[in-house]
Amino acid sequence: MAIEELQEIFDDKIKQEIKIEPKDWMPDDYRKTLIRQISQHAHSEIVGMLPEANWITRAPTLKRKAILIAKVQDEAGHGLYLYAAAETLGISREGMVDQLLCGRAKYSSIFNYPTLNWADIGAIGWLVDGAAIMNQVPLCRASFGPYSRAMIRICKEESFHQRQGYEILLTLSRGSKEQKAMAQDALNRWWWPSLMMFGPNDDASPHTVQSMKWKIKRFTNDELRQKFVDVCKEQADILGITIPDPDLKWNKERNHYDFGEINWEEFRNVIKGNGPCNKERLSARVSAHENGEWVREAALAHAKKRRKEVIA
Ligand code: BYC
Repeated sequence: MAIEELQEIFDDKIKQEIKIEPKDWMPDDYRKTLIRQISQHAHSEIVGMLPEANWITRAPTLKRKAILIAKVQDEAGHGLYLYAAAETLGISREGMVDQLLCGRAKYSSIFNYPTLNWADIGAIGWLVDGAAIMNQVPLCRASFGPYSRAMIRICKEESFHQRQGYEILLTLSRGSKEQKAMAQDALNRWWWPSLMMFGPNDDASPHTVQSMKWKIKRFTNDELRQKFVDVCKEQADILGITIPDPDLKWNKERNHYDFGEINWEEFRNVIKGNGPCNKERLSARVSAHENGEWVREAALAHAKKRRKEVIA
């Protein structure tokens, strides 16, 4: 079939909301964009385990510890679904992991900030998982089948994550004066980095226009960030804590909250590898990979043995 004809079939599927599947013809740039986004997303899930895992041994009760372990395990699962979805596009898992470990691949800026105390675990659940849900629910309708199906499952788990974080902060905010101050301090430190999770403003986002045409993205970075601010303001009021933004005001003409300017210099710096924890996160992943070598070897040897048994 001529390339024009293949392109026409692809365009028609996008128009009619028919999912593109791995064996379908697709434009090279569509494939590249998906590999880029899905692999970055998978890396984010894997690196995203680190700031929270740090608190598993220090969770204040057995119940909180069990919940946090389950949440961190969920993130590992999300990473694996996403690596599997990216593999269907022709990139190998080893290739993606190598890109992460050598520092070439991006992952979400948010995971380069430190978790200083227990309230940060609440703030991560509420804000980071909250931002993740805002961004990922529309991805359940992404045009690429394996990505959209992975996202449906991931979003179900993310909403439990968001609620557990909010509940930690609710408990702190109803506690002693010191506990309420911890909740406020965590919000102060996590608010602006959470807004950065949505990516650059639309006019500075090189990929949004094309990704919207391909129906990979359904909303722009700024649209999702605005929805997030609107939802969080109401939730912060319930907690009785204040969003650290003097410009946050209801705008009745726009029917949205106005909010202050994000520090894009900080965002660019974190992405470049100069955030507070970039080096620590990467070295934790590198040593986990090295220490896990015997597991990969054992799993491979076991798989070979099983294959021989089946053939025999
Ligand atoms: N951090 O043109 P743009 C989670 C990069 S949640 C680092 O707007 P796009 C989790 C972007 O990659 C977090 N880099 O790009 C939650 C691009 O770089 P390249 C992960 C960022 O792709 C709780 C450049 O800036 N979520 O996993 O159209 C616990 C230009 O940006 C960031 C996802 O990955 C950032 N914040 O839009 C555990 C969701 N923002 O590739 C885990 C899926 C932008 O040109 N991804 N960049 O070098 C997306 O929805 C989109 O990729 C984005 C960016 C909205 C993030």
